[in-house]
Amino acid sequence: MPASRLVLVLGDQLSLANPAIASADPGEDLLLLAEVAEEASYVPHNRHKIALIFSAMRHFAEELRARGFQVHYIRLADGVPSLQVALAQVMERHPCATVRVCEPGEYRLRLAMAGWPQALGIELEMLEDSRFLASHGEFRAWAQGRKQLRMEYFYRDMRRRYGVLLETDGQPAGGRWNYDQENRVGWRQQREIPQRRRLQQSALTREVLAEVAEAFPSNPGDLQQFNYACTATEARSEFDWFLRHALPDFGRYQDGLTEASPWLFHSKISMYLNIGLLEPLELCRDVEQAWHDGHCSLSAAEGFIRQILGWREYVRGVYWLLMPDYAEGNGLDARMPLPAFFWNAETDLRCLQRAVSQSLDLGYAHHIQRLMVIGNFALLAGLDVKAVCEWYLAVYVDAFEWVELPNTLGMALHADGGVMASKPYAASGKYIQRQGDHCRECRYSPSRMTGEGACPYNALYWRFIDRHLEALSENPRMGLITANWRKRSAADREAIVVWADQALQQLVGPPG
Ligand code: FAD
Ligand code: DLZ
Repeated sequence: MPASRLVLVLGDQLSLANPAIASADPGEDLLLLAEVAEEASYVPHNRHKIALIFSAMRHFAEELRARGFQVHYIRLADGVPSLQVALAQVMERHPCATVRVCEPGEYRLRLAMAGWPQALGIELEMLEDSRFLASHGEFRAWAQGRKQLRMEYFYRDMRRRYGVLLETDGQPAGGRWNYDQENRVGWRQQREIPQRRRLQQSALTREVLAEVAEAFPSNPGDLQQFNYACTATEARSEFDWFLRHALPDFGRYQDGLTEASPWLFHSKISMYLNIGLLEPLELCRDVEQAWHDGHCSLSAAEGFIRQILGWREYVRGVYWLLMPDYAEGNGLDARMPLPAFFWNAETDLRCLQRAVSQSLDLGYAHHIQRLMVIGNFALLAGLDVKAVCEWYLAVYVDAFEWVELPNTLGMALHADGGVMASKPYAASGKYIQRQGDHCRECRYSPSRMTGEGACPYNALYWRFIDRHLEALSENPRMGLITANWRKRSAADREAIVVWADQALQQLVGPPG
């Protein structure tokens, strides 16, 4: 039967709530899912990410067929280079005038799609992605006329709008909007960390793993350790595991760093949310219910909900509001090439070694590893903004530019002139020591500033302050720090900066 419309389903839109699918007519429309070289290679994606997406796409195609949809599926081995070519090939066999798609999550692809009507001679119907809780228009309206786009105020509006963690009079549950102060406890083995489950791999997933290993031999990712859910049902079961075993301790140790586990009490669900296997509001409601049922504290529930209803929606809003200029930001003029250890984890700085190797091997690091270990190093060292952003986009299983870019360029590197954060997330080795147990295993000491064995984060922190002293002095939140630096003698300051340069040189090796 000739299809009246072709519906393109992207690899991160694997949800029945995808508006292009929800509005499709199973009897009339043809759904297309395509594994293509361009999407799989625009950065050297972690192999876990490619395997997760391909396996989830194949499982989802089966589910769609079982629900009565006509589905055309292109595998990577079919050798189709791009989504545009995939459409062209399918339309040769199934001529149709209209292609419908839910808007893509990355500006790059949106731009490419703008050329499709002419290149393919079709009408392209692009639907807004209704799987997010704030539409583009709503975020724009919220941002309109504000001098600063503070997440906290956006988050409060979202709580009010969706009626999450509210008293009957509209005030926040427990009398406060935010329990962040209680969620910063350092990790000192206070609890037993729950063991993550080993997930069963379907035949489809095993097949994908073998194909990905062969097709992407040099990409990061140890596929022996692949342990991601590839269907909505499995992802839901992973979330249920989190609710039962980790949520009660999620808030308190959210900022903890440990040798003992890559995940600590984190949910490990961002990748499922981002590709459509889980729905954000449902998770927030379940966590709120867990609090009502006495299963977790209000601070744990609020801490988790803030990440999803607040941060996740907010960064997406910022991205689409400010692209494409946003990607060009380099407010601190950071241009140092990325050191080789970002790709091989060969560094003797323990916290960094652990965070980078885990990121490469598993495609996962929790927020504080991304922000205060790796991101902090990149910020202090002045690593090139584009190179760092590309690394984050490549390495993490959950990385899509709409969420990766504001977090990396804005939050971690402070390259957006302060849109995302009112001050740089810069910290010395003392912070890393306070938050966890890496320093005990490290050859560097966080209590020393200079000299052999001193933690490089310390001197690099002050070198960063020194480099940006003028600009930082104008920031009221940095006043105390910049004044402290100015109080030091010129000789002291010079000794620290010289040592920082030397320590950095040792860490990153000679320029490549
Ligand atoms: P949890 O700590 O359990 O948090 C629960 C959920 O909240 C996450 O699954 C995620 O969906 C959401 N969330 C938490 N923090 C953020 C945030 N800052 N922005 C958006 N959503 C958030 N997240 C991505 O999904 N993709 C990325 O590419 C990405 N890149 C990042 C880069 C940097 C430099 C930083 C600092 C953060 C980045 N984050 C990114 C946000 C965050 O680190 C991850 O969402 C989180 O670590 C995922 O692990 P989890 O599911 O165990 O999260
Ligand atoms: C990330 C990714 C990868 C690795 N491969 C594919 C693919 O082969 N086909 C596809 O439709 N989508 C893939 N994706 C996800 C897309 O890159 C994603 O839809 C865009 O980056 C927009 O967010």
